[in-house]
Amino acid sequence: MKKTIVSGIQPTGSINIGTYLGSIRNFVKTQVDYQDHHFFLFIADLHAITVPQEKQTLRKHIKELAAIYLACGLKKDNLSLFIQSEVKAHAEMNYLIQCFTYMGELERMTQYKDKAQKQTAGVTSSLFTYPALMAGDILLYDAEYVPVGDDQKQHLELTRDIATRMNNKLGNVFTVPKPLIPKVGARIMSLTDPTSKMSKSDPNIKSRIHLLDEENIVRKRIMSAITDSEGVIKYDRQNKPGLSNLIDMMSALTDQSPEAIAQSYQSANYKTFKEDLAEQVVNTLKPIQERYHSLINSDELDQILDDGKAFAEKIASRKIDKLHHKLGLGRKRK
Ligand code: ATP
Ligand code: LTN
Repeated sequence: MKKTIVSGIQPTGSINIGTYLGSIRNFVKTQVDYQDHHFFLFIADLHAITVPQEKQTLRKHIKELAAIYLACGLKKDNLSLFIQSEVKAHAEMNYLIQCFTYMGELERMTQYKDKAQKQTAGVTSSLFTYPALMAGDILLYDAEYVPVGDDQKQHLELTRDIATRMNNKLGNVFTVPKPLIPKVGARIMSLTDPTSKMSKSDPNIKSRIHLLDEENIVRKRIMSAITDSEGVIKYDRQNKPGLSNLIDMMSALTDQSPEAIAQSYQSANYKTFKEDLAEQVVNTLKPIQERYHSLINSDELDQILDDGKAFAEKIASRKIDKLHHKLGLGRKRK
């Protein structure tokens, strides 16, 4: 078996430019940089239901995300694209991993603390054990690399700790994975509150730009993004978080450093800079949207998901069998 890369995104809403720049774009780059690896990429629908979801909306977002991955430029070669819940081993693995995960470790997870605070209808135990499900996703396929945004670093560290612990106890059962976090764009902030991450599930729709948003919406959102009243273009995340976030977006889109961008707009006003940024975003989204529309209702997309499921199932079920054997579950093989 080739070395592997694993990642996933939750279908909790329409994909925004933050997830694109911090994650999907990095998947595309990773696929090019590591052509000798096999990439297991999935739609993390089991993760999505750790908080309440409406059935029809979830279905729509699952299929949408599958088409978005491909529309953003991922190639079918060396890729298994699948829906997490369709490969039953993920749910099974979650339980096995939980048997090696400590309460104290889960209690320290900052994403859990943030999300639990936002849940008015009650916090589920699955929201608490979510990092064990995620560790299982990764370890099932012996991932060498896991491309993610900056906010997932802590979950990756926990995955590494669990893998090492299980390797020590059971003999070498897992590859210990390494995160791949992009240098720019790893944390794009909300357009309406630059102190919080741009997120799919933010109730304020003006806080983000969706990859499928129409041109006039994109321009409107950028023009009304929060900046400051100083009127000077400078990259200073501490004192000018709104403007610096827009510079980060421009930087990620154009592969120039944030400092170089600030320098070239030194004598411009915010309006000019925002208009240029909007143009850049619109041009980036146009080809993605075209490919998306040709894929979303195609048989090709279903075929890719079927093939991805079949191959992922084969690899994952082998790992589950191996773990059962190592743990002494069931009967001894003859
Ligand atoms: P939710 O709002 O449902 O928690 P989310 O918008 O935070 O979702 P995830 O599905 O948790 O998105 O993240 C998918 C991937 O995209 C992860 O690797 C994450 O690190 C990355 N990502 C998400 N939002 C951003 C962002 N604003 N900037 C950079 N990367 C991001
Ligand atoms: N928890 C991640 C999504 C996710 C994931 C994974 C990422 C679930 N399983 C495995 C990488 C590898 C998130 O919320 N962004």
